[in-house]
Formats: sequence, C-alpha cells, structure tokens
Amino acid sequence: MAVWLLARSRAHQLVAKKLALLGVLKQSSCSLRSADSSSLTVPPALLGSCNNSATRFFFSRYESTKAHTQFKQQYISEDKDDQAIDFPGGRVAFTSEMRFIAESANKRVPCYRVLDDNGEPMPYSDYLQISKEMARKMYSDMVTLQVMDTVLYEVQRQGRISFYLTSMGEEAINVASAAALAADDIILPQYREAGVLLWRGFTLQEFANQVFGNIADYGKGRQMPIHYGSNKHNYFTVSSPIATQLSQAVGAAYSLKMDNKDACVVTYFGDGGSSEGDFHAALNFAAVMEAPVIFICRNNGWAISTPIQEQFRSDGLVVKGQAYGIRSIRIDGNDALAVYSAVRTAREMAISEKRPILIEALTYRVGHHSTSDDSTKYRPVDEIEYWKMARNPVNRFKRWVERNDWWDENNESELRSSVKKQLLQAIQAAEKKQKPPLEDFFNDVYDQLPSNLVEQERQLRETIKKHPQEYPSDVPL
Ligand SMILES: Cc1ncc(C[n+]2csc(CCOP(=O)(O)OP(=O)(O)O)c2C)c(N)n1
Repeated sequence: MAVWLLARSRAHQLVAKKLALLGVLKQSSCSLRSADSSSLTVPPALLGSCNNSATRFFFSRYESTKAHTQFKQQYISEDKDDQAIDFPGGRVAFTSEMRFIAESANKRVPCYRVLDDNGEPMPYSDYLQISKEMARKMYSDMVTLQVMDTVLYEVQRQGRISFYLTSMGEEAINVASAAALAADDIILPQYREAGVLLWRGFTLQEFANQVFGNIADYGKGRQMPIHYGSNKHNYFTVSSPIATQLSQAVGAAYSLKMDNKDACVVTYFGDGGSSEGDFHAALNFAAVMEAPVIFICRNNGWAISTPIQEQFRSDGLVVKGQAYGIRSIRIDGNDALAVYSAVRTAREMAISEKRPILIEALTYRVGHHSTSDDSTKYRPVDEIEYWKMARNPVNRFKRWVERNDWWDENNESELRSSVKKQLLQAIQAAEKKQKPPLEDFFNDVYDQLPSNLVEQERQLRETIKKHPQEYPSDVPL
C-alpha cells in the first residue's frame, strides 16, 4: 500500500510539472480532492471556478481545452515506461483520468453454442466431433434420466419414498459434461447431477436402492433420497448444505496435482450456490493454488423461489471467474454438443496447464425445485412451458442425432419402453429389500462409539420400546 501511495503522489507531481511546462500553471491555483483524498494541484483556468462542486465539472471543462488535448497526447500515454509501476502480478499503467471501472460491460459475455434450437449446427461452429456410439449413448442416457425423473417423481407422490428432485431441463449439462470426462476424474456434485453418475455406470437398481434407503444403499439409509454417492465411480456423496463441495473440490484437485495424476476434479453448483462464501473461497483458493478443477455452474435461473436478478447483479457467473484470475466460458447448457466440447477442452487445459476453469452453463430448471416445492407459486407457467418445449435440450440433441441418421423412431420407442420396464423392476426390488438395521445410525464414523452416542442409542431403543406403533416395522432393531 505504501508503494502505491508513493507512486500516486509521484504521478500527481508529474502532472503538475507537465502542466507547468505547458505554461498553463498560474500563480493562484486551488486544490482538488480526488476519490482517495490525495490532492492534486490544478489551475483555476482549468477548473472554471474554484468551488467544491467538483470533479465532474472539472472533467467536462478540462476535456474541452486545447491544453488538455496536448497534455493527454504527450504525457498520459499509458505505454510510457515512467507512467507505469511494476507491481506484484504485472505492470500497471498510470492514468491521470479518474475513471471508475463500470459495474457492467456494455455487452454481456456471449454464450457458446453449436446447435440451434432445431438441432441444426450453426454455421462455422467450432466443436469437437463425436462418434456415432458416443452420440447414441449420450442421447440414451439423457432419455434414461428423463424417464427416471418422471417415474421416481411419481413414486414420491404416491408416498413410497420421502423426497425426490429432478434434473428436468438440465439433462444436457448432466450427460454431455460426463461424456467429456474420464473415469478417473473426480466428481463433487451439488445434487442435480444424477446424470453424471448414470453415465458412469451407476445402475437403475443402485439409484432405486438409494432412494428407498434399503440395505443395499451405500449410505445405509442415513441420507435423504437423491444423496447418491459411489466410490467405484469417483463420485462424492451429495451433501445438502449448498456449496460445501466447492472448496472440497479444490483440495481434491490439489492432491491430484501433487500426485501428478492425469485427472482433474469437476464440481457442479447452481446459481444460488454462488452466493455462498464457500464459492468465493473456492475460486480464489483454486486460482492461487493452480488446482486442476473445473467449476461447472448450472445457471438455471432460480434458487428455489429466488430468481437470479435477486441473486447477483453481475453479468452472471462467468465474469466472476475472471475476477479471481480463472479462465472462464459461458455456454448454452441446453446444447449437448456445446457442453461436451467446452468441458472436454476445459479438462485438457485444467490437466495439462494445471489450472482451474469456470464454466457457466445457461439453462433452466424445468421441474419444481424438489417434491417439497410448487414452482408455479413464484414463476409464470408460460416461462416453464417455453423452456420445457421450445428449448428442450433432449429434443434438440435428438434432432441432431436423427439428422446424422444415427437414431430413428424405432430406437426411440424401444429405448423408452425398455428403460421404463427396467426401472419399474428395480423399484419393486428396492422396495421389497430390507432396511439397514438401527445400529447403522450410529456406526461408521467413530472406531469406538463416544459416550454421547452410546447414550443416544440407548434412549432411542427405550423410546421404541415405549411406542412400538410409531416405529417402522421393516427396520431391524
Ligand atoms: C447452506 C445452505 N443454505 C440453504 C439451503 C437450502 N437450499 C437448498 S437448495 C437451495 C437452492 C439452491 O439453488 P441453486 O444453487 O441455484 O441450485 P438449483 O436448486 O437451482 O439447482 C437452498 C437455498 C441449503 N441446503 N444449504
């Protein structure tokens, strides 16, 4: 800070000296206060009258004088060596113009897209080619995710599971980003990314076991439905407190870098998640530690009932990456080809250059936030319908695969009926399976149960004895 102040005052002296050289300095001069309270001596000729009404007036008069024009051309060149300071992070040019950086750019950061709304490639689009097999798997997984969401949502409505949350409208971000990664890449999800796990091979039976919280659920029924996790698939278990995954992802990425692994970490979050302090800490930490982590923000317009206009005033998320020194891109999250190309390229950069990347994917949450929400209470039905129909990411990708002659209506009906059948079987099996025993509430954290947990278990068993009718009969004691 001391260096900076010194430099500023030196700049002011220089300004005064140059003005004097130009012959515009008169004997009576007055002092003008700049924003940081340092004072600059300027002649009354330039000020008009020396009142405190100030800076703006000064600038408008000043701009119009001939002396100013000469002064600007000759002495305020930002390129001159003596008009810059070497400061940590690079050379900083001086300017005598008091110009605040605008709160927003004139133009919003453009959004990278490859397929138009009809699934037609845009002219001169810059994207990575994908094979027929890859395209078919991507489309099949997007459809599977849709079917899974539709059926499990209904299962919750029937009261057979306690909670559910869909990825409707965000199928392309889920599946296309997963397709662009390698199996060794580590995923730290928020909660609306079941499609990433599906892509990695988590079966419909495994999904069903988790939402029913049965004995085969890897979380032993201790988490709410949709809190999936899989060691086998390098997919950290979903944790509900928003944005906690972001700084954890940076730590995991840093460890991959230390081990010189050919892999990166990918973490997902919503626009709402970016309002948490963890988001800012994670981005800064990732930039400074040069961690190979890809932050994928699903900017879907809403954080439950909070619209993005009430979430932030910046040009979305993408500009925040640059503010933290992170290479960033804004993409159309409903264009599977754009998502695939951007994530794949980001992965290469993250690993080979050991750097974080931020991707802001513009999309829309077509479903309710969860089964505990009714989104028609806070947003127009027309808006939902528009995104559901006109901007549907699955239909868009389907048109492109069909255009390539890689898919037809027979494939479509076969796939939908087979997924539905498999899923219904999985649900039936999961529902019949025994629940984990009561003791699983308390184990797996401590090697030896601490006394407070021993006491809690004792109290719980006593309560169950007193009120057996309140206790679910399918949970072994
Ligand atoms: C720390 C914390 N605060 C609040 C909540 C309650 N909550 C759950 S989801 C959610 C909205 C998150 O919105 P966003 O990150 O945009 O993701 P989206 O649901 O839109 O995918 C909130 C506020 C929470 N789970 N954790």
